[in-house]
Parts: sequence; C-alpha cells; structure tokens
Amino acid sequence: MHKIIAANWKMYKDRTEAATTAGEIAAALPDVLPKERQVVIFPPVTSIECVAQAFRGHKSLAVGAQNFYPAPEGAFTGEVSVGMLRDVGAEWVLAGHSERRHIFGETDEMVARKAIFSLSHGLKTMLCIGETLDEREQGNLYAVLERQLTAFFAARPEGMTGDALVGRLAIAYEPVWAIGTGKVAGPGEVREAHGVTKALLEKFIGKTGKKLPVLYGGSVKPDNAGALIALDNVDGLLVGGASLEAQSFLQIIGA
Ligand code: G2H
Repeated sequence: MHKIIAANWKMYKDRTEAATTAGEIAAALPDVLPKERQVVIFPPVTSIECVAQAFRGHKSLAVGAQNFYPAPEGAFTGEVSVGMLRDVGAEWVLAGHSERRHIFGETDEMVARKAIFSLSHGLKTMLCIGETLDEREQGNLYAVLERQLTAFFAARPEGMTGDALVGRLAIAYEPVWAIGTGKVAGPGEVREAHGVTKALLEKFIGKTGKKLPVLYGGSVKPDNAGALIALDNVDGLLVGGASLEAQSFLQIIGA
C-alpha cells in the first residue's frame, strides 16, 4: 500500500502563496520522495485550481478540498459542490476533520453523509476520526472511534462494498488533543489507536479493511515524522502547521 503524506493548509495562504509553495514542493519532489508515497495537499478552496496547475504532470501529487456540501447543486448559500471541486482539479476531499466537527458542529451523521456523497461522486475521501482529551481520559478511545466509524459504515448504500472503497477511502486518526497543540501522541498511543481503527475496519468490511490506509495527524513535525511513519500500522501522515512551509513539508515527505 502506498503511504500517503497529506497537507491540510486550513485557512492559510492566498493564491500567490499557495502557488509558490506548491511549485516549490513539485520542483523538489523527485529528490525527496521515497518510492511508493503519494502526496495530497488540501489548500483553501480558492487555491485548489492553482495548486492543481502546479502539480500537473506529477503522478505522485494530488490536490483536495477541505470541505463541500453533499448535494449535486441547489440553494445552499455559501457552499460548494463536489462537481465544482472536480472542475477545478480536486481529486480528494476531507470529511470529518475535528475543526469541522467542533467549530462548525458537524455530527457523525453529517460527516457520514458527506463522505458517502463524495465517494459516490468520484472524489477520494479522507475520513477523519479521533477522540478528545476528556474522552481519552475516561477510557473511551474505542467507543469514540467505533461510534464515528459506525456512522459511516452503517450509512453506506448497498453497492458501496468494502472492495469499492479500496483506493478511494483513507482514514485519518487525529486525536483532538494533539491538533495544533504541539502535543504529539506518543508511538504507543498511535500504535494503539491505529490498532483499534484497523480492527474496527475489519469488523465492518472483513479482510478488505486491511487495505484501507490509516493516517496519523496531530502536531506532526519534521523531527517526529520519521518515527511516526516507521510504525507498522501507520500508513501515512496528515500534517497541518508544519506543511505550510515547503521546506518543512518536504522534510516530512522524505522522513
Ligand atoms: C490536525 C493537523 C492537520 P496540526 O488538524 O489536520 O494539524 O498538524 O497543525 O496539528
């Protein structure tokens, strides 16, 4: 399975800044990219097109959107559709990032609806899950990850089999307490949570579950990326703050 190194630029960078950083990454990539790694950047929606242009001709580079509304079109003021995202070059979307859940109130059901919609309409989907500090301290890691994944797997339409998800769905485990806080989960904590996630995937879709990549996210930096990506059940990284500078992100890509 290819490891995926993803960058979530959140609400940072105008088009000029995004094109510059994407161009630097594309230019340096052949020197740093280990074999069998895929890089995906999630810029703000206004910069998707210029990042896609900077990545044209690079098979290992793709661009995605951080958000969308799960309807083909309609009276949804302020929203953007998956068709519009594909039109500007997006191949991926994020669903269920903790900032969408906690700041914008997206429920497990809404996240599931969005992920199913994007998968059904031709976009690869990175479904984010993860527990808060409170939930972890109360011993609820398993229950939270199970609840979040159940919402998705239980809502799948009949034709969306496990096989249909391979190569299209990735899971990002991002403990909320490690997001943007500088606190990275330790190797033991990451291994445990990824073990739980992979066991749950197997519970829902059997052995095919092993073929879905599980990424780690939460304060990934150049100095901890190597140890995290080396863990046997970590299939990639989702990087926020440390992906904003090309040099720092390139170090993580090559870790
Ligand atoms: C978690 C992560 C990227 P950071 O939000 O999705 O951000 O690396 O800044 O913790």
